[in-house]
Amino acid sequence: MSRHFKHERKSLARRAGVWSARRVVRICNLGILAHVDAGKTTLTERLLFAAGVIDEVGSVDAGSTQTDSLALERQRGITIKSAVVSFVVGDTTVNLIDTPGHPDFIAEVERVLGVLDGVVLVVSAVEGVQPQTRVLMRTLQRLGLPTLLFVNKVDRAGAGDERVLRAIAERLTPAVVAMGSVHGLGTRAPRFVPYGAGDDAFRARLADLLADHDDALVAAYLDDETALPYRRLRRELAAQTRRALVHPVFFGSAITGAGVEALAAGITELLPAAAGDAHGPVSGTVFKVERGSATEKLAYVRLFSGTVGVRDRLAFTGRHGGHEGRVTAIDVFEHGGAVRRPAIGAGQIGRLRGLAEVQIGDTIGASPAARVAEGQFAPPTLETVVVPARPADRGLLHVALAQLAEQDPLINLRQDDLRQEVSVSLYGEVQKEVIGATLAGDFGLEVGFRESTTICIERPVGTGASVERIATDPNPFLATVGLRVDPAPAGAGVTFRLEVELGSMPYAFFVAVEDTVTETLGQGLHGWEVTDCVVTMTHSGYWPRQSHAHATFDKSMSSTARDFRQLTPLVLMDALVEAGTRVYEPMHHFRLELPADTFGQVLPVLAGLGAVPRATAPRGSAYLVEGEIPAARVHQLTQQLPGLTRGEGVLESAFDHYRPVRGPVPSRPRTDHNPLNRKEYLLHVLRRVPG
Ligand SMILES: Nc1nc2c(ncn2[C@@H]2O[C@H](COP(=O)(O)OP(=O)(O)OP(=O)(O)O)[C@@H](O)[C@H]2O)c(=O)[nH]1
Ligand SMILES: [Mg+2]
Repeated sequence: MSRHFKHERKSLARRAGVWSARRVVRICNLGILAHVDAGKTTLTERLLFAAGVIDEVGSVDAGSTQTDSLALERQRGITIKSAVVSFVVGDTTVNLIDTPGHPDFIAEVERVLGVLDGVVLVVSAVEGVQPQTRVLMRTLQRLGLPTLLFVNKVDRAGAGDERVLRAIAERLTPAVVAMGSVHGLGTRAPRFVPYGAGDDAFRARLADLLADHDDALVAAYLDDETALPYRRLRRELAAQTRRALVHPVFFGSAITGAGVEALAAGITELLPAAAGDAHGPVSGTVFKVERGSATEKLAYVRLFSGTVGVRDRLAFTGRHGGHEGRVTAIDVFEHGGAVRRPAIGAGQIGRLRGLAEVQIGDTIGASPAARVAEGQFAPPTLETVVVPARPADRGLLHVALAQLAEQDPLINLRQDDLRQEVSVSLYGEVQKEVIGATLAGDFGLEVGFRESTTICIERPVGTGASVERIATDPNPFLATVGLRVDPAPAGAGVTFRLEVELGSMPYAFFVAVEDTVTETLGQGLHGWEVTDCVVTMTHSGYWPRQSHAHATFDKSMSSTARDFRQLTPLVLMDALVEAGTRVYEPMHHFRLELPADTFGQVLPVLAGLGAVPRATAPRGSAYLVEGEIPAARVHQLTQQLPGLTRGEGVLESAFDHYRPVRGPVPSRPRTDHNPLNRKEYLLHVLRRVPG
């Protein structure tokens, strides 16, 4: 790097406010996560108010909060898209990302996970630990994300403190400690009183909890319990929270503001700050894409390393390949609004303009240092055909849906050219309504939806292998490809391996085979995606570009990547036919609370829907039923429940696993990329080729 360039980088980093000899600014990129309606958006509002960013606390129900800013969010009082706001506590700038809790919008949460330094997981003091809370906590633990818990709504009648803390310890993680106590639980004026150095019981609980992961602490503790200074315990609590080993629990009310200042102090004391070298190579992740206008894209980026300035050319890569673009403007989030900046540096979140080809989930910069959190949650299990009210709008519909899919790739457009239909993947019926309303509001498109159908998967049953050799009938391609398919454990996904020497062929041919294998597995023997298998390349062969015999280049005698792309699906489908596949349907785990006297009526309905109750337990005058139910039937149960339970039944469900389909095996309409058809086509062609 030239000295001049180095100097320029340094001053850019200075302008970005991330590098200064005197002032070190801590940044914490914080996610607020919870089950739907736990109070994330209201808590966000309260934190902004406590930090002096807003003068009045907005309300979700009046549609006046900072983060629920979309018209649809305000109408419905529910968060649909994640939103960024920023505030300062002490020496820390907190970039807070408010996320949606409804399981239909889990993709929004997934995109955000990879850019966070810490999380506040909100639990309602009334409803307690809910299914989505468990799904989220499991994921946070898997990713090792430092997490504080906030038990919200302590002002509401029926709120619990000890009860909820016990439920958290039993159902989320035992490594928790309450950071204070609630006075006036269930009243309009509750107070959260943090424990301090003088609380012996708290000190003992802290020492107990922290000693699990710190031998030095155990030794000191065993020596003399009273010898452990409180400050040492607090320091160790922060250290272990930052390593996601323990989870401090705060209590409060986002509506009254109780406990919110203690939580804000906890965020700076206990959660880690963003780390990263502003002078290093540029590396970042795009976690949200918005459209400023029809033509302009706004990319929300978290930088892990390096500095990005206005007019920089950036390289970004994702599932759509690699692209480049020039940054035309940068906004950062500050005091409740967005502010123009000449640059952002490592650790910061910025909104970049000018990257026309950028898509959500893209990695910025050449360095692979950015953390990517993909595939943390189950993929959508439903799909539906979108039908324009006016047939003439078909073209516009496709453009509009493609734009939505840029912001949420899990919408996963599927175009069926044969039937001239387009379908989208879904998490649930609410997402369907939101897509409908967005198409109407943003594109002036009236659409209808067909009834949702389940997205199944296929897994190979046994092992299958096939090989086609070069210049050997009936293989018409200048390529040798041998593939073997073996089943892999559930959840393993697809692995591609080589049993041939990497040097046996030009690398590009291997890439062509691997890419085509991935694409071909998109539609198995029954039309569903094939997963949980290992595909091994057992044979390879090609004819080099320059024929030795003729010493001249003869195109018809030289293998190309195209030969491998065309041959691979035929070989793979042959191997798959030999292996055989079984179709699996998605199953939800459900938790149903209902009046005890309606239990007898509900049970046969559950059976009729293919649900399997696993555990039932009385709960006061109510009954609690847990079990599994096909994802395809959840909606029906939701609709029938009010009638069966006088409107008192509460159903919660979340995807759990795949189960072999019982009864007739559903197959999915094939699209034009279908290799089975290609094979038929090929045979058809071969029959006409003489010799
Ligand atoms: N009594 C009481 N009500 C609360 C409290 N916090 C939130 N609420 C109410 O609970 C409802 C949901 O609050 P939100 O802030 O929208 O919850 P959310 O978690 O952001 O919801 P989603 O983003 O849709 O998942 C609203 O009616 C709030 O007014 C609280 O501490 N006490
Ligand atoms: Mg919300």
